[in-house]
Amino acid sequence: MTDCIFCKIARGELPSKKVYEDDELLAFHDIHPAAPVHLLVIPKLHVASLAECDGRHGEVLGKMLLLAPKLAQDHGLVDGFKTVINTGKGGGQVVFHLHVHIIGGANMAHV
Ligand code: DGP
Repeated sequence: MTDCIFCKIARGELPSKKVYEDDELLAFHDIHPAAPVHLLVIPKLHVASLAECDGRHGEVLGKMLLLAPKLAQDHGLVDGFKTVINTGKGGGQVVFHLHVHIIGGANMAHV
């Protein structure tokens, strides 16, 4: 998707504070952090949301989720962290490129 913000970040056309990258995934700091640590994990290939995923996306979804505790540990979230996937307008999704939020470092009960 040429005009997708997260595709542009994945292609290096827009800057981001990158914390992880491999062939399939990219993780970077959220521009509007909701807590002291707020990271986003995205697949490099465009998928609009979790609702657009099917069996072909199982492996990359697994990789995204398995990366979360590693990044949380790397960022000092020893007591735990929150993972969020907003899906669709009704789910609060604003950027329509699949992403997992990793949030922590504060009281997470109401974030
Ligand atoms: P969501 O509501 O799940 O679609 O959240 C999208 C998140 O993406 C939101 O927390 C802010 C973040 N975000 C939006 N634009 C940018 C950007 O250009 N760079 C970075 N790093 N984060 C962004």
